[in-house]
Amino acid sequence: MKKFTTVEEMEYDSKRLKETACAVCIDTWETRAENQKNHCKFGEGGICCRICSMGPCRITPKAPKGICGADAAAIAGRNYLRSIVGGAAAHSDHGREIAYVLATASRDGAYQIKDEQKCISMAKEFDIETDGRDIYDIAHELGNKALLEYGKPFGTLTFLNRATKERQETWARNKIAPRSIDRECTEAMHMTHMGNTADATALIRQGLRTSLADGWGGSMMGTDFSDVLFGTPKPVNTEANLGVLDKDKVNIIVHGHDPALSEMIVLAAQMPEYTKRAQELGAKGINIVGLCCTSNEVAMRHGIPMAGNFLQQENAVLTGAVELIVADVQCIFPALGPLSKCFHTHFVTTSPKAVIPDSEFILFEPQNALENAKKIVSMAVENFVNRNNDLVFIPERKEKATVGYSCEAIIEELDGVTNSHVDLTGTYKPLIECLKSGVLRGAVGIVGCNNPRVRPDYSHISAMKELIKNDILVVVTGCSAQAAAKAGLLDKEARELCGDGLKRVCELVDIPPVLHMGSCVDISRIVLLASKVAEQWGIRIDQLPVIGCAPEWMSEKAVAIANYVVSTGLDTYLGIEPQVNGSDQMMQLITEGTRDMVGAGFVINTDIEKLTRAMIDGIEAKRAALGI
Ligand code: SF4
Ligand code: MSK
Repeated sequence: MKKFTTVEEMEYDSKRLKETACAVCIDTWETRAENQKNHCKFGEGGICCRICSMGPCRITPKAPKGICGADAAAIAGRNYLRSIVGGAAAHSDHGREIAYVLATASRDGAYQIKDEQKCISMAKEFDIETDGRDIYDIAHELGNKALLEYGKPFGTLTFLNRATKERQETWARNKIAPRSIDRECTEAMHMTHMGNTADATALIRQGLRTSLADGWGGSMMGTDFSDVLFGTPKPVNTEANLGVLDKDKVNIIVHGHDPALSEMIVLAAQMPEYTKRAQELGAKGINIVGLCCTSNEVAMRHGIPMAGNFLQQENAVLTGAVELIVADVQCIFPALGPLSKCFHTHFVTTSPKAVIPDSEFILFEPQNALENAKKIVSMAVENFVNRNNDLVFIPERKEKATVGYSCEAIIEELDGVTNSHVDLTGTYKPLIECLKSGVLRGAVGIVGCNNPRVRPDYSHISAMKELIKNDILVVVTGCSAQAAAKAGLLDKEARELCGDGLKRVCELVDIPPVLHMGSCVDISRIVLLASKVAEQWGIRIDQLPVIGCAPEWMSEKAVAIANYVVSTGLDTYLGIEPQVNGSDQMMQLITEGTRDMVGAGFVINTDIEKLTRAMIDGIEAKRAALGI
């Protein structure tokens, strides 16, 4: 039986790297989290308002209202909506950047069209003429039309047509169908300005609408246009954990989210002149690895190894073996600035949206993409000679992983096992049959970050192991995907941890029991998968034995995601409490109130064993309601 990496072993490696941190006199998230403990109760409960300068106002039993009269529900509701806006804006702006790249892609430029078929089928969704036209003309019109989705004055988002008819009607009936992406973000900010909405239900409603603008708008564009430009992911083998760093090579880490940067760095690093130069300087070559969601992007398209997830970013630099870490946007610790200064590591930032002290800023734009990528790779190579070998310690642990199960890839894998007497080509019917028969009890999308509030990675890994043991298929994205990868759960050998039913399905289809579907924006793949399954099954999406889970989430993006997953009709299980518990009304609305509108809500429990039990029970309850 395979020996899977345990959380204890990961913690052991982390502890060893903290010794290096001590040696170079730098703090890490562990020490800073310790310094921050006993978090402010008003902040935790969402009942501190600093929306106007009459405040800040804090709600207590003695002072149940702010100076303007806003109560706990109004204050917590406004804060909550603002976090959804923060998340939706970040994801959607990522999608916008990719749409710009698409609108300027060219046959002889740095960015080209890799998936022509997807480009054409998306163009048709936008009513773009495709017959007899050059693919780049189609792509440019598609990019331009997509950019208009951010600010179109009338109608609703085009991608809503991808949802089931029932969902579209639900969204229309509840007046939460998003109009344009920027409009929903702006309107939410307007609503939460001093002296506007104080009704918690209205705030929640706008939260659902804004989150849908992300999940069925900006994020979906980020996913699909990345596929068009860089290729739709197919299963590919890779490795994960810090052991993927190579002490004999020039190590470059790509960090952040936008594949427009990482794709160019990968391309530049493959140019023979840089390998030659690395060898002249005594290295055996160049080793590119990924961190956070960028890691998912390059792993699923190129098999680039995954160094780790969010809370592993400092550990990667602490190995002392990283010549350069380059980042674009989101989830980048400012701590990397001073930390990299303790080593020879270049810390390069590239986006005006993520300017970080103590980094070297190199503006990265479509028109200078390859040129600047080459510059960055060259900086890394020339830096190899500056490595202080006394500080180098790379933990050896790594695991094999198969990544890149896009919806298209899942369908292709299912087609491979379809009974030839029945034409099920291009459908999820085999999956539906497995769910109906009970061979598979259900499916859970486990997503999101890690968070020092809980034992990092433990919640992800323990929940996944328990679910697959209970014949529940798990799909993963974001930092959850890397937690799974580090623990060996994306390896096909993880089938031995499954219940008999799931094991049989995985063997038949030749897949691991935990399927890697991509980065944070790729949760759009999960909602599309669930929608198609519901449609082909002929039931409502909220009836499916399918749920979402974010056991260790931390970012505003996660709040937006959780809300669009709920709005899509999937119950979402959270291992970290949203910051609204200072208002009973808000807690009731996010756990129960949304069920009246969209048929789903949050289930919250900070005890991962109890949360996992609740997920299994939730899936079984859905099955019972369907009579299966
Ligand atoms: Fe206080 Fe109202 Fe101003 Fe908020 S908006 S700070 S509750 S006065
Ligand atoms: S990177 S949002 S820590 S999943 Fe997408 Fe990871 Fe969460 Fe960032």
